[in-house]
Amino acid sequence: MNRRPLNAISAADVAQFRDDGAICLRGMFDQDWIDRMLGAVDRVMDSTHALARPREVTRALGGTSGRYHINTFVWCWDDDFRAWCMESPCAEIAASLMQADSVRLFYDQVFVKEPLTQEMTDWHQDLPFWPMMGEDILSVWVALTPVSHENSALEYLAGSHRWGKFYAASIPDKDPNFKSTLETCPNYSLQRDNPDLRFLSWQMNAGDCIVHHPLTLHGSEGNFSPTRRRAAISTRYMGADARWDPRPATMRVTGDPVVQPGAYPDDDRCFPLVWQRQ
Ligand SMILES: O=C(O)CCC(=O)C(=O)O
Repeated sequence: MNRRPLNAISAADVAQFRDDGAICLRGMFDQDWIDRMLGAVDRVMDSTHALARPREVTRALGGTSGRYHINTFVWCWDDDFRAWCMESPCAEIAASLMQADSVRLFYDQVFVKEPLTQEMTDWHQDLPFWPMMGEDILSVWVALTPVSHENSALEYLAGSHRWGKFYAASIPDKDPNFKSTLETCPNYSLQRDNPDLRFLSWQMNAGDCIVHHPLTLHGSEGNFSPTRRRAAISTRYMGADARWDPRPATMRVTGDPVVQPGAYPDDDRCFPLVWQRQ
């Protein structure tokens, strides 16, 4: 299993990430990682571990086919996910794009859409949902299966992390605990003809990844393929300017970190240091 990214990240990649708020990096993870994590995903999807935090979106929304499964903070109880967060190239990829000297893990999240899953991931930003603030936070969304428009490729709005928008959190299973008075995020899929919007989306192979800023608008349609599942792990990392901000209607962090509001999240138990510049 490769510890370092299989391909170099260039200055042009860093600039593109800064400008667009999302970038697709090809072929960064070897097949051993993909096989290991596909096995781990299958195992955790039906786990009844006390720390498992499954969201069964299809069931919650009354869907009748497929399965949209989400699980978070899996690294806290599964050794393969722990290795993924700590030892895979994810942390170095995050460091390169944030140009950080050190990187802490925020959390990991599994997204599986089985064939014929109708449920979309509504357009959203990540930060409104998180008890965190700052510019140096990002997600590394790694495809564990091939991904195409048919089986729920992610879509992004280029540059939307700089629009000054902070929309209400949107949870795929419509969990009422995240209701807020913030502006509701529109369904940007209905604005494809708007010449002011630049949509980004990529066909991906297993081992490719997308890295996105926490304010970049993104979402995905359902998986309309009758045969091809779409499985991915999105791992979130933080650099120097991340600040703990436990606002109302934000996600609980497994382990309940001890950090002063407004402080850098240096609780090693919940937010381990996973990468440091040599
Ligand atoms: O995989 C998806 O459909 C959603 C992923 C996502 O929203 C994220 O990684 O922040």
